[in-house]
Amino acid sequence: MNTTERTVARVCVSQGDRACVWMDGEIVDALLTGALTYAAGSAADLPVTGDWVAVRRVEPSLALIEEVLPRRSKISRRAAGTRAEEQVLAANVDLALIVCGLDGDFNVRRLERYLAIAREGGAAAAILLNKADVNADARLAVEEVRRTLRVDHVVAISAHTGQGCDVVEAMIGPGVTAVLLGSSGAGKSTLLNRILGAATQRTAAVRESDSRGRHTTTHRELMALPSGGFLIDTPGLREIQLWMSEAGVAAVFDDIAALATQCRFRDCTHNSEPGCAVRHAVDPGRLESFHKLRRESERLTGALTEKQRWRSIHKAVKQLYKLRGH
Ligand SMILES: Nc1nc2c(ncn2[C@@H]2O[C@H](COP(=O)(O)OP(=O)(O)OP(=O)(O)O)[C@@H](O)[C@H]2O)c(=O)[nH]1
Ligand SMILES: [Mg+2]
Ligand SMILES: [Zn+2]
Repeated sequence: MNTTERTVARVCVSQGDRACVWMDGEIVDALLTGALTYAAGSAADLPVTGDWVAVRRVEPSLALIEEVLPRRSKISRRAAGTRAEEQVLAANVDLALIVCGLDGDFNVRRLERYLAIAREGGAAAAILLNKADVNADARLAVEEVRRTLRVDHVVAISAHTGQGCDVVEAMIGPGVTAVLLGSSGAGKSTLLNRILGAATQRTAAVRESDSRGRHTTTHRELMALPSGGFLIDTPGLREIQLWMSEAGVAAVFDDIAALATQCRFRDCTHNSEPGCAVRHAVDPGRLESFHKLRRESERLTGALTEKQRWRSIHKAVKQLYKLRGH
């Protein structure tokens, strides 16, 4: 084996300065080179699950990651906390499988938010309403989601009984990469185990009182399916703040954008202006959520501008010191 040959691998799990990658048909431990870490402008530039990376095998079971190849798509959120940082949850994803339990977890507005981050990242999306075995009104829920979110791919499934799981499997054909997104306890890992045909991922019962999960999955992990597709399991997130421009929000709410062209005022905010074409035509919950997500993206733009301003001040000060010969 030529140990210096550079090849391409795919990241399964990434943790700080180390990762596990698929290369030459096996899973190999990998370390990030200092140069890669140094060159990264932010955490979002470092390898994440789903990334294609350029590697060199340095030992039979150890590789070095030298470069992250350009991402075809990505699922990002604003990192938890107050900093304006992007966190890439998964890269090179074709399909976001947004999972929601048909128990106390069911929440159309949360689905809308996940849908927004999937679309912004360039991935197609399907909504899986899981635990259909414990909800007699699953069909109604499917209709409600389809109508309010205007998504075609909404499926009632049961990871327990297998209902609808064949439809999901068919979506993840050879070469397709899908990611499971959704709250803790929605049943993401249970579904993955069913599709894999093996109890690979740990699962845990939800709290009875409110169907909340116990944050059982702790890593984002890419798994190869027997079908030749790939599926990424993710931990349920406590918050999913947007990493999205206002234009991105407008694109997600394209129904509102289309109606807005008929509002009397060009800068209509669809709140209380006369001659508004949106307010009476759009579901109030959807309009409210549009306003909320737009405000969130405005706050993000504000925070980023501020960050940029401080960066340029720091840069100017550094240059000044240089000029003075410090
Ligand atoms: N009744 C029913 N229970 C399910 C179904 N799918 C999953 N569950 C149960 O829901 C609980 C949570 O499932 P998990 O697969 O651990 O949920 P998760 O989305 O992976 O949660 P995190 O890893 O914490 O993000 C477990 O007790 C599962 O057995 C289903 O289709 N029907
Ligand atoms: Mg899980
Ligand atoms: Zn309007």
